[in-house]
Amino acid sequence: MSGALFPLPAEPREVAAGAVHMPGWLNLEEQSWIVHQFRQWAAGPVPPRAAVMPGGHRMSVRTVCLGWHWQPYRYTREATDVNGMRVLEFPDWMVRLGRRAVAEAGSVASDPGVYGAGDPSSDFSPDAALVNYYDDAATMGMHQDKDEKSNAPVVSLSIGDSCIFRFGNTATRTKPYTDLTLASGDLFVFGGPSRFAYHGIPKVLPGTAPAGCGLDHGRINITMRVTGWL
Ligand code: MD3
Ligand code: FE
Repeated sequence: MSGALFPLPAEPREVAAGAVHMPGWLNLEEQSWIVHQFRQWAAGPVPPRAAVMPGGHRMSVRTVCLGWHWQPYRYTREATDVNGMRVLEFPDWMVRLGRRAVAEAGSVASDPGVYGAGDPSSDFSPDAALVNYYDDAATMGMHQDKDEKSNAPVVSLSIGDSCIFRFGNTATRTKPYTDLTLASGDLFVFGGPSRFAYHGIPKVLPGTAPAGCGLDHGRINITMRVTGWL
């Protein structure tokens, strides 16, 4: 008798070695607080922008960065492809949140050392966040995240509309892959053998954002990374 009136998030699970999904990890208060931060990041100094790939294709997702600015295919301190301004600092609260995420995901993983042998509550030190905004029509093609010089895990947080997340393999951008729904409040940690898997977002599901998450429409995804750059 659970589910109809008060849908409960699914249980945490390891989708593939090192890929841990924790549905509903952020409560609505935390989600709306983060959306409030997002509105401040979006106000500048570097506004969210749709990156233009070297082939000329413009991404449909708009991204604002913290700590380091990502542009295809490198990290810089200044957003030389937007307005030349230095990006905002990586916030301390997000370092602490990322450490808690890696520690909790590691406790779900079948190999407790999959994110490194040390203490995840202090060893994970993300220095860059990419904050992606998806409108109803935005998608992200299958890709690997390999502009980082570190193999530390990537921590992903989703807020707003749900989406279809396509989690593939490390060898090709095509099958085999698994399609999962990522909903508001979900945490996903990708490390170990999953760190360099191809992945993408084929579809946002408009109108699925829960009341109180801070977004009426659209989707925000935050990925915290260790760039390994100085
Ligand atoms: C699997 N973002 O910013 S998050 C990206 O929802 C990115 O905006 C998507 O892919 C988004 O690069 C997907 C899930 C994700 C993030 C990083 C990964 C999956 C990953 C890194 C390695 C493997
Ligand atoms: Fe990615």
